[in-house]
Amino acid sequence: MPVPHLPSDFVWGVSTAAFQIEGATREGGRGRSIWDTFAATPGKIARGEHADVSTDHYHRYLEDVALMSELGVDAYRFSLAWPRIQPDGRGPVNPEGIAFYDRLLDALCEAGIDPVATIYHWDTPQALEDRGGWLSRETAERFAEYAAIVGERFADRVKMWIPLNEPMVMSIYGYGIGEYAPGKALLLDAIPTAHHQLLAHGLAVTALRAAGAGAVGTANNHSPIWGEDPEPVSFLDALINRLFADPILLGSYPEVLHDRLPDGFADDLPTIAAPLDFYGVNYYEPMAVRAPRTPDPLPFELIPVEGYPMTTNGSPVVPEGLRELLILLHERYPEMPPMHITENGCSFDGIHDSDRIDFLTTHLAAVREAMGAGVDVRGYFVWSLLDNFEWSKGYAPRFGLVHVDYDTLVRTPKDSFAWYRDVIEQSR
Ligand code: GCO
Repeated sequence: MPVPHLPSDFVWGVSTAAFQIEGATREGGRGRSIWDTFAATPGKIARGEHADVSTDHYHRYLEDVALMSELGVDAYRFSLAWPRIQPDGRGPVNPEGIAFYDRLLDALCEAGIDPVATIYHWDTPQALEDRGGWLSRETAERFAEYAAIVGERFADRVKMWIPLNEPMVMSIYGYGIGEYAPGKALLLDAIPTAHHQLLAHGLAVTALRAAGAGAVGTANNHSPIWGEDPEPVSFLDALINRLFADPILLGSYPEVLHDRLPDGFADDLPTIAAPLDFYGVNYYEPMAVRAPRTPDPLPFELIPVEGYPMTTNGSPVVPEGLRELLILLHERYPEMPPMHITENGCSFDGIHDSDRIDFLTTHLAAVREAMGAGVDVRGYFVWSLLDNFEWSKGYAPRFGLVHVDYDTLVRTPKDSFAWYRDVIEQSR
């Protein structure tokens, strides 16, 4: 299938995250994060793997920038590690942390690649988690201070800002079911963490604007919710999608979740609903639900999405789900700013990764179809540049356009790297 024609000013990018690629977890003055703690806890990460070295991007970032240059990307989405900037999540700034990101930003600008900075991609400083983490409103206030620090230092080079990556995953996987750090299984009692992250987002937007930041947006993980039973579909759509989008784009929360939100949540909505310059959508797959077949504290039961090819990470390959999602968001939110696909990708093995090429081709076609239906999409960022630490699944799932040998740390571009390079070149 040929790649659809996209506008000549379409933004082509790749995405990564600090904890997943940097390594050097005990270097450069970095403090401990909840993911260091989680990875050191037996049984939490597949095969007992951890991210202390990972791809060693902290030392090899120039090589990785050179790879991005070879790709010809317009932009690079990465995340700043809060524990590198403020080791305890509050108070003094770590100059070595600032210096690392100064070096990375300078290298990107030198290469003509626009930096897209995610301020937080789940690596909460452990010292803040010890004070309640996202269950505590105080963390939103500390986050605003952190955002002001990085805004003041990096706004001269960062082109696009994303305060938090996928607060839904932090709330649901980190505090709701415990599959991710910090490993709490509070189920629906985790919903206050959504509000505190959204408040952190709103406070960060204000801080970034005060620092003279360029474009400010967000990056939410969204999925179309499929199922026969309208009630569980509606509830999971509220929990996974609307809880994190409505406050930003409508200035309200889904009614069905109001009783789970902290007292006085409505007072924070004007801050949370600060207008954005773009809305980032991270898409991987649809979700399917039905009513629980046995007594369950949750009013829904996840069921497999069947009948599609599967990635090595156990995700169904459903490009039409991306088209459906983009049209749904466009129609649900009249004030939706221009969108970017801030993450889309798949895990497949091997250097000759035709499955990945097929995945990316069909998902780009879905984006093009949504654009033809009136959706304003401005860019697409492949997850990910490099194979990396895939959270609780460790290093087995390989999402990279570039293969990483975790013994030698040698980078090897895959067939999909050359394909993406050609797509970018031909789109000019
Ligand atoms: C996410 C995260 C990434 C993941 C990627 C593959 O969307 O979950 O942003 O950190 O590694 O999505 O699962």
